[in-house]
Amino acid sequence: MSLLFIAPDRDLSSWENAIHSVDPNIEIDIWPAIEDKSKVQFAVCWNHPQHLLDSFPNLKAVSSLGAGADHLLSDESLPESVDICRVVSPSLVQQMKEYILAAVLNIQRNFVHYIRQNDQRTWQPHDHPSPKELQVGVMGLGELGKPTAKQLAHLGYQVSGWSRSTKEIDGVNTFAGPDGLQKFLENIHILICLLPLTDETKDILNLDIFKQIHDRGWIINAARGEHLVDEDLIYALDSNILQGAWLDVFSEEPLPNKHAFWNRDNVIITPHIASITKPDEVADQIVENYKRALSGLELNHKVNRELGY
Ligand code: NDP
Ligand code: OXD
Repeated sequence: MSLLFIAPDRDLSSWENAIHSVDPNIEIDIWPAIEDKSKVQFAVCWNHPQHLLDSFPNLKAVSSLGAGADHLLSDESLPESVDICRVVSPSLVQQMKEYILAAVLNIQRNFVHYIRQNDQRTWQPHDHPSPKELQVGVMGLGELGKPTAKQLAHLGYQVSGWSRSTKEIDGVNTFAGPDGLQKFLENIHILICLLPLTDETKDILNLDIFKQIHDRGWIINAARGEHLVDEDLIYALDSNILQGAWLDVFSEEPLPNKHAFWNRDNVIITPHIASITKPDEVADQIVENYKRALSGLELNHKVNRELGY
């Protein structure tokens, strides 16, 4: 039996080492060099080629190499019998909290403008709101969204959160489901997306939503590019409906050279680095799930195929 890694364009040697430092006896295959397809019982994937996973006759489970599992769920060839799991780790949470806080502070304290002003040698102070004057809304209150919302509330921002099921979070005004969306959006100055990509959440960052938040607000998207309707964002920025956008994820990555988001003062682009899975920090949970899959036990951090996350 073997554990297979499929992650095109990535150097997987650090993953192989991390798995072997947890258990040196695990046989590892790295796609496309596979000795015997029938030996593969567990796969760890990131952006795997579609219609590949159904060619392993004894595959029991697949883990995402990251927190999101949308790339696995969108593969219609993945047999129903194969369970899906993902990684969840304190490091992913910490990195996401840092990323969102950095973005919120940069927006609140106008650093986004000062950095541009440097290029023009412009000495021009701008007023800035205090945290308690700023309404920040977090879409998605899961492993990443909930601690992010709590941190912002702890720092004095007015925080609201939106999820599928009802939540109670200290210091955070929570809303749930489609019925709670409109109320949640009211008066938000900075809208943060930390939702999984599902049929319900695709294209959720659209013009209708932008019009419902505070005039000239900001959006921060660190979830998936497909949450955002690109042309609606450009329109909202050019019509002054939004003041700016801070984006870490894109429908096409790397963001193509000629994409309209580049070279705009009001769009901050980072190359999908908000929260990066580090092999040493998740190798033990991947090994644990590998062993669980072999023994027919329920996987940890299992993805609900029906809900899509
Ligand atoms: P979780 O599955 O832990 O949380 C998802 C949250 O979204 C839950 O609160 C869930 O509600 C809510 N949700 C799901 N569907 C809906 C819906 N239709 N309406 C309202 N709320 C909904 O995910 P994580 O927090 O671990 O990760 C979120 C996403 O962040 C990942 O899927 C990935 O795409 C992205 N990500 C990006 C990274 C980056 O570097 N840019 C790094 C890591 C992750 P409920 O609580 O009720 O279930
Ligand atoms: C993830 C990501 O889902 O990096 O882990 O986007």
